[in-house]
Amino acid sequence: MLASRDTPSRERRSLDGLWRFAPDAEGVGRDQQWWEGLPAGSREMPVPASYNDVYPEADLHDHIGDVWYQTDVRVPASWAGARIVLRFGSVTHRAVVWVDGTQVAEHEGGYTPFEADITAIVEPGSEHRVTVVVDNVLNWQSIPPGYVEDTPDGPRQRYWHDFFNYAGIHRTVWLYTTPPAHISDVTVVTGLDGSTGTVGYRVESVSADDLEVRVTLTDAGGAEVARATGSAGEVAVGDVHPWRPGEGYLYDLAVELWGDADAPVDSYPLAIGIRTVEVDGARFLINGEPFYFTGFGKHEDSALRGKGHDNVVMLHDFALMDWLGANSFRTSHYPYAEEVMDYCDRHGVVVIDETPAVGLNMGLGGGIFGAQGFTTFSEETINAATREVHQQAIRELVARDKNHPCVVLWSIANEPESDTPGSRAYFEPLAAAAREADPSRPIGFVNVMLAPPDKDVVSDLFDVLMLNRYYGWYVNTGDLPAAERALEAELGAWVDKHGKPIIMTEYGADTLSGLHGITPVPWNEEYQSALLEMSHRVFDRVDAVVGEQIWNFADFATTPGIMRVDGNKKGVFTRERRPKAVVHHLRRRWRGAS
Ligand code: GCB
Repeated sequence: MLASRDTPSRERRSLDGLWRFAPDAEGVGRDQQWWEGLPAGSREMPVPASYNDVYPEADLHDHIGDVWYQTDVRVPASWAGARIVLRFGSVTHRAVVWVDGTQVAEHEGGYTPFEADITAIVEPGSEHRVTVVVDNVLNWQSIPPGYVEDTPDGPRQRYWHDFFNYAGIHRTVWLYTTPPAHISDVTVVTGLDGSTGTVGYRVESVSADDLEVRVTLTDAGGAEVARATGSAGEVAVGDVHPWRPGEGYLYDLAVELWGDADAPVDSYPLAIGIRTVEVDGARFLINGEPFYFTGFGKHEDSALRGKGHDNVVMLHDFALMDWLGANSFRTSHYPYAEEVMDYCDRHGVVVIDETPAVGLNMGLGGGIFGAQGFTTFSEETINAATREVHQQAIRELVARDKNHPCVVLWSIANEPESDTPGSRAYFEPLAAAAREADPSRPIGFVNVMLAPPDKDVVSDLFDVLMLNRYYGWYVNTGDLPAAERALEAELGAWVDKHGKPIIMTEYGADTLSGLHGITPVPWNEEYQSALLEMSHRVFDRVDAVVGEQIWNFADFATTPGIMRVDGNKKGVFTRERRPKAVVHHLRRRWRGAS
């Protein structure tokens, strides 16, 4: 799916700002047709943001079910004759959208964009009402899954992942135009052959049978380097400047539809990076060279905003990662905002791009992260219908991010059950679907500690091993010598069994900022440093380890639990982005700082 852009043939208007807002605790809004007008007493809510932490009431923080957002927008009179589209960057977890009294869109999944062609409904020059009902319920057929338990005190949302179930309109809402005959999708796959780059492209368009597709490639200095006509083809770029980790060199692919006039009917600019990605034995190659991932698993999480996209937080986080020398991160545990992906393209930050499939594991946590006593994969729990939703989540992620050079690997799930026949049956078609959606990139899933090499039955379906391991924390707690031996032994067993590259996608220790001790003891800052240093010694001894991404970049909000102190504290920064002592070790290791 294309992002909305301003071009000579397209215009856009952001609908971000304060919308009218009404929680629907009784679930009556759909029957009472609240799209005709929210009940008296409705409040305001910023877009984009999670709604949970904006007001002080616990009821809204822990709300389960529908909330309603509404705003008015005047469609510019100058848009007469254009195709008019309403686009949401993400609404968590599902939405129905009305323009005035007409339902125009319905979308399942909280982290990918969706849009509606509203040309037939709106009149340029007039004001229209846009209403969104946002449902945050997680059920057995949602990704991520969950269920609502009826308790004597009312419903309670249960789920198996370790971050707070923030909800709302989390990303920018755009109203934009295209010409009636327009470019609807572009797919680019790049290659390198010595000093020559190749750009394979495919353009899809609507109502454009009589129009010619022209593509022009220009370099970062604006000089034209190649051009072609036709809806699919390949162009060569001599003396190519590849996109590299740490250096996000971008070309501009101008895609145009031409008729008889002396200007294009539609034009769409796509920033592209020319690079290759490949797995070769136990090596992960970018542009044919071995790449070692350094960085973090992150979250879209900050005070007040929750998971609402915020450019200040984004830029600050990237500045801190750069300060540490981190070259990569994983979009744990869901696709991040499109602004994040664009930033990574521009700055050469390497991304492992993950679907929202987290918490598909009823064996995890022993009751800590939620209710237990379920079978993960069964007719009544995670079933064929869930898999359809998961497959759609994979397709939507690839559709949105396929052209981003920063994305080098798809992660189709985090820590699912992967040691049972049911898990193999569940994942085989999903791995195939991911490969079909994008044959050009490696795929993987993130393996949980409960499924070591002698138990795991799905890793052979994937190209890399991504391992989350908590030696020294959840096991061998406080005993780093034992942890060091156990971690090295397990990595050796993975190497013997699969011979694939291993990326350590999580390891770390909860650490209370400001808690110090002469001896490293769990929860103090010295222990976090000692545990990470121990892990790094082991990684350095195992050739197949091609990456280290610490859990987590920053402390983040979770559900309450006896293992959580005002959230998960495994960040190397606090939630306010103040550093813990371990950052100095990281700067030395990743940046060579003294
Ligand atoms: C994990 C999960 C992550 C948790 C982390 C922890 O394995 O993937 O979502 O937050 O462990 O801190 O327990």
